[in-house]
Amino acid sequence: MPMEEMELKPGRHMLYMEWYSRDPGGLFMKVNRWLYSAQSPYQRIDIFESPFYGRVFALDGITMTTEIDEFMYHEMLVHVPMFMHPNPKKVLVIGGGDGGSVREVLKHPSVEKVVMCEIDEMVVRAAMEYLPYTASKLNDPRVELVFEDGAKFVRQFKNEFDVIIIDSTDPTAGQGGHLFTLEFYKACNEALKEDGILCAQTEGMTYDWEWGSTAYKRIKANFPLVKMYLGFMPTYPGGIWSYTYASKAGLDPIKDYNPEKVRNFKEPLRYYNEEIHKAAFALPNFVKKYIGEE
Ligand code: AAT
Repeated sequence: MPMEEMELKPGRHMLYMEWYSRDPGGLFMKVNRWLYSAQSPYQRIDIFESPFYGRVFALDGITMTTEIDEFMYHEMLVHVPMFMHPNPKKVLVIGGGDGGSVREVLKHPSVEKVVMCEIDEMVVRAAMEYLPYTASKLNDPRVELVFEDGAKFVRQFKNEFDVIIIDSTDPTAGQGGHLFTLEFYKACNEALKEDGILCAQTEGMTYDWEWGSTAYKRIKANFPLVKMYLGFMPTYPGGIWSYTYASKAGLDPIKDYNPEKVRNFKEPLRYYNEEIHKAAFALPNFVKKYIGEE
């Protein structure tokens, strides 16, 4: 009998568990079959198939993507900055080795080049083999893959990119910490053109709000206009995820937003739309307090 057809009763299947930071509890998923496990020079990589969640990709036991909700994360991380930029041609994605962010960037017809700087080549190779939809655009001729620490890589550029997207692991995981420092955000600012826009995943505001708050404040110290926004992300701790938007030219994500561009967009979007763009910047009081914007 094919594995997919077997009935998986509780207690009679393999289980995957992610412990949230500070170990208060976590997430568990049934495992149908394991597809890939490896130890890279940077982290442990696992990909497995789960009922309902589809293919799940984890690094050091922390869920990076599942097939049911990766679109929510990647669309929110990518389309908010991409629609805010008047004409994004050259984009840098830092991290994001599964390819989901690059796939979303390339939906924008103005894009001529995307550089993806991912520290771990083994993540990219595994994604190309086992996560074909997420990685579907990594072979596009407009994509240049670089395997290096993003914090080092970005330092060589001045006035180069229209948009920089930081799709990084958590600051305490693997090499992710390099992508949360004040110096890194400063280097990103310098690598952007005058009207450049940066967007970073800045963690959940339930369990890891200190990380999010620190990242927000560090980005704010480097850009004239910085706003945090939120999106749903069922398989990330807390279910609500934060992103931080920053504009070098002071473009406000609400006042300077042009919904016409979204209305005329030809590519399919499953999460992001005009209403979501505006609503995402409304922050709950506890989040405002955490980031010092009461
Ligand atoms: N789009 C998938 C979501 C991710 S993956 C983050 C990627 O960042 C990983 O592939 C990791 O190898 C890469 N990475 C980590 N540190 C660096 C670095 N210094 N330079 C370049 N790439 C790096 C993130 C999900 C986060 C949320 C989980 N709770």
